Amino acid sequence: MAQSNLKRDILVLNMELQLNEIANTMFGKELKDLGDKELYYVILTYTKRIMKCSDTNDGKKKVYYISAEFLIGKLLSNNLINLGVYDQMNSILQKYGKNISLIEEIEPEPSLGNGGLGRLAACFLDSIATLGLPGEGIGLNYHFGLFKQEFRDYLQCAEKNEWIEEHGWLTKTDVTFDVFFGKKKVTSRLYDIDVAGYDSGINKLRLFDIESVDESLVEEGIDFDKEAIAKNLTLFLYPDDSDEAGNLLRIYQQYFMVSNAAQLILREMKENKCDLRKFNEYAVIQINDTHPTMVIPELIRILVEEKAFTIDEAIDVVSKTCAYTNHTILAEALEKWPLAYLKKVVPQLIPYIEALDKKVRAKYKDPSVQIIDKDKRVHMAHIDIHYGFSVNGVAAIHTEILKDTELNNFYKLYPEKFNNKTNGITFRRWLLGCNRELAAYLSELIGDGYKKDANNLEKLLEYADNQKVLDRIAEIKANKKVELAEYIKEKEGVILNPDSIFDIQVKRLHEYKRQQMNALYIIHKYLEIKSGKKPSRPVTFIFGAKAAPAYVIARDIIHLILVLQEIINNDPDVNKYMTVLMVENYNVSYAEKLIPACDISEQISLASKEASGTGNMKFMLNGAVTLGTSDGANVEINNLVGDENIYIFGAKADVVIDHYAKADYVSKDIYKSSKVVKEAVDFIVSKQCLKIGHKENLERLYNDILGKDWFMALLDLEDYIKVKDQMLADYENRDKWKKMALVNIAKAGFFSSDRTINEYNKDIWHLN
Ligand code: 26Q
Repeated sequence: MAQSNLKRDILVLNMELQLNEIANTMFGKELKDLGDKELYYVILTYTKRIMKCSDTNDGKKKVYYISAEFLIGKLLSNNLINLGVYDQMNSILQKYGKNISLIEEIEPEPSLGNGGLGRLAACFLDSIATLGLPGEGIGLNYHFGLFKQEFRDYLQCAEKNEWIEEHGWLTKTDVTFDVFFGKKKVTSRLYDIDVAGYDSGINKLRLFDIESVDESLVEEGIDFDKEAIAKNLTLFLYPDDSDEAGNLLRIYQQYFMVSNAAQLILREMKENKCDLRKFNEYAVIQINDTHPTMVIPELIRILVEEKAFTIDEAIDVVSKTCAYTNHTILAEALEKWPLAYLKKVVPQLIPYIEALDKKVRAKYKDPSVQIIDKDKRVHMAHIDIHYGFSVNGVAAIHTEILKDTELNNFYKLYPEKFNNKTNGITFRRWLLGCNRELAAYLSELIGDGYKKDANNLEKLLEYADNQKVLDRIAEIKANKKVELAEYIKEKEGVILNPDSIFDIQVKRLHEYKRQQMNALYIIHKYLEIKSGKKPSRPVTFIFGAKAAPAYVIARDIIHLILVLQEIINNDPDVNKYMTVLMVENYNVSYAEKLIPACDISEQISLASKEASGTGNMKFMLNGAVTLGTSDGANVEINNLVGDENIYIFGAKADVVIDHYAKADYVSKDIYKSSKVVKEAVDFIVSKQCLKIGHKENLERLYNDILGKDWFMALLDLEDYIKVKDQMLADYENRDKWKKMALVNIAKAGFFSSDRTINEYNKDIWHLN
């Protein structure tokens, strides 16, 4: 839907005048006299103004995407691109001698998510808006979001991450609701962020805050009084659930989120005079993992207590409205809240949760599908599956594993509910925004069509043997590597060699993602170089990852990588051939700089454990080649590009699942039988490492790998070394590599989140 809105057109036509006028009102200055920070506020104000008079994407039925995380990243450039005014803005700024990339740097990044699930929600909003669908995101307005990561003494420290300023993307609304935790009442306030579709209308992200929030509660780092609910509820996104107070707080947050969501939806229905008996004809609620699951009993409760529904009527209509997305098969990540905790926080929901449980028990005897288990824990996913109409996984292999193993007992009950929706990414941010040079070159070659219909990228295949095209794409990659090296020199004080191979693993830190296996490869390479075996070209190993503060082994892995960085980068025998860098405070903005500069995309999770991954898609789209296991969306990347354009290694999912079933994996056996593995693992507690690092952390990690290695890093290490070495050798066959890069870009169209959202709409949401 192209916009033909007069007021908006005038604003755009008079951009320079408008900017000057805003500069005058805000700062009493002319545009040319503004500093970068002032300029940022002026452009922000102008952009919000355009969005305010753009059309909104409306319709009879709306999707409410409820999520505890929306990892939206910085919005300025993204909005300018989607509104179609980036180039015009850029030339005006240039005229005044200003640099748009410096202005971009000023925007604080909202870190309202941990990783994949939160970033997916943000990509989905972009695609919902771009496709002109009626829908909105509903979540929480965390004041500090996820912590800011700092490294001190080779250890991760957590600091608070401020992002809310007086002038920003948030718009304070006059919508407030009462939310009850038992008899305790708090008041919420709604803040909106406009989401601009690409060449389309506007949707909204609706973030709820608590009126009585008190930022001064935060003491050292990210410590605060966890009991003071009315003051702390929206301060942080909690990445871990290590203690009772933290767990309770998460339940408070979740209920606060869904109570507000339910009230907002009902308020809209009332405004539109909708018949609540036909709730599902006006609304579909997508439950993003189990964090918003309480919306089901909460809606049922409201319909029964305030709208004169019988419980069966309420259950019926709510079940036709709610759909659930599963993002993990990791048992420890599936939420099971003790009934006692729920009783403490939301006693009013207990009779409804018990009623839902009772109905299930009456129908099914199998204990594995019950909602409240024998230990009185409430399985949130089970509520979603019994009382929602759709259950989807996020990549083909993930959905198959859910159906065949993890949720097999449910699949047997409700085969019609299960469906797959392979994840996607928005190409506006992950190509047009982060790699303008590549995007412009693609437009030159194949036209602009790919920006709205990503399948058009396949047209690039016509150039697969065109030397000029291959060279130009490689040249763009080389430019991005130089730009990244400059940024990193400034930011981290580390010098990178842009002629080296950039091997990048960026994602949350988790044992199943196996950053420790990558670290063991690095040790292996280091030892090889020390023994005289020099690689033909230097390699730069880059990591970026935050570990949940209470996740001890994850923090130990960061420690190991930082220790390796210190040893290797300062060893004159070695640092000509390899460099290691763990960037500080990896976030969306950092990803936008790293991904375009990557040669080797590390996607090395233990097969069956990474539901999908979305970083893999971003790297591919920017011409990196994947080094990965047969896991998550890697499998689909492999099918698309063919075996000759990807490097796959390691045990397959069925073998891994079998090891877990038989409990027959013993990491020490591999350690004992492989010299290469033993040498790498032993280095963790070598004199060299202990001289720099901490005994406690390094020994704990070493013992964990030898005594447990729950995610089987040693199982795949030898194959990983072999395939990675092959990859490094193949990089020297420059033409072969350049062609692989081109094929990866050309085949990335399938991973546009526009495709994913179209599928959600066609199969689940049915928006008009
Ligand atoms: C739960 C309870 C208590 C505390 C924290 C949590 C919690 C928080 C965040 C559990 C899970 C998450 C986030 C999960 C996540 O990001 N999953 C990723 O989702 C992506 C989008 O579908 C997939 O691509 C990734 O494979 C998956 O790991």
